[in-house]
Amino acid sequence: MENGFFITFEGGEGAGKSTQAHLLKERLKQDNIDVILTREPGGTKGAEALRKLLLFGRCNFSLQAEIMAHFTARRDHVDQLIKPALNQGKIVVCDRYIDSTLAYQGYGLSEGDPDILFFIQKLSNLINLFPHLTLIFEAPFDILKKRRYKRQSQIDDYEKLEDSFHYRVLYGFKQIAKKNGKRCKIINANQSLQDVERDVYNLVFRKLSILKQ
Ligand code: T5A
Repeated sequence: MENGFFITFEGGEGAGKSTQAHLLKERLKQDNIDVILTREPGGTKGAEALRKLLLFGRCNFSLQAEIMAHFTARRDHVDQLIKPALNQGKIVVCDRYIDSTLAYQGYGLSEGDPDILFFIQKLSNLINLFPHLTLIFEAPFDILKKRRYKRQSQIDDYEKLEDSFHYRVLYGFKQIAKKNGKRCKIINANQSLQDVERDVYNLVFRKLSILKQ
């Protein structure tokens, strides 16, 4: 088993995950902790190429093909970056991971079809690397929408989907948090950047202290 510590950041678009993941990385570096920050889909050359296809390719994949493409990217990311870093004892902070596939493809696109949720669960079990801690960033739908509009980055194919899809994604994250209470902690993302940063650091610090005991 790896000696490192694996943290994932999850939630709807605009929740502030990327901002907070960077802040956490800087804070841990200041504490002289060996940390890497990565993201999904992406993190390796092949997975970043798949990211372009999945987010901007307008490929119109069948749903199961789309899910498998996310898992192809993930397998490469886990094998080539995440596991080696954990084996070296590092903390890995990952912006989105398996819960995003459950929320977006499972609850969002398939509208919670039990066969699709089971399919995603089976693929997750094949990857067989679950985070030690998952922070799920939550804020009201309208706040997230406003933040997305303010952002400068290119709008991807998922963001263009209708509001009802995004509602289902947020509902999906709530279900995931409920079913995985030990691993998943909710972060109230509807606060100032500084307050969210404090909550994130406190949760991570508490979990790391428990593991050290
Ligand atoms: N996807 C991904 C799937 O469908 N299946 C999968 O399996 C996986 C892994 C990824 C897309 O792919 C989908 C989900 C996504 O649609 P991405 O670019 O990585 O795309 O998308 P996001 O992670 O959603 O990135 P976003 O930039 O949209 O959201 P973040 O990271 O949550 O938000 P952030 O930090 O960029 O902040 C957004 C804006 O809000 C402001 C920031 O300054 C920024 O302008 N902000 C705040 N404003 C006020 N108060 C706060 N507390 C704030 N925090 C941030």
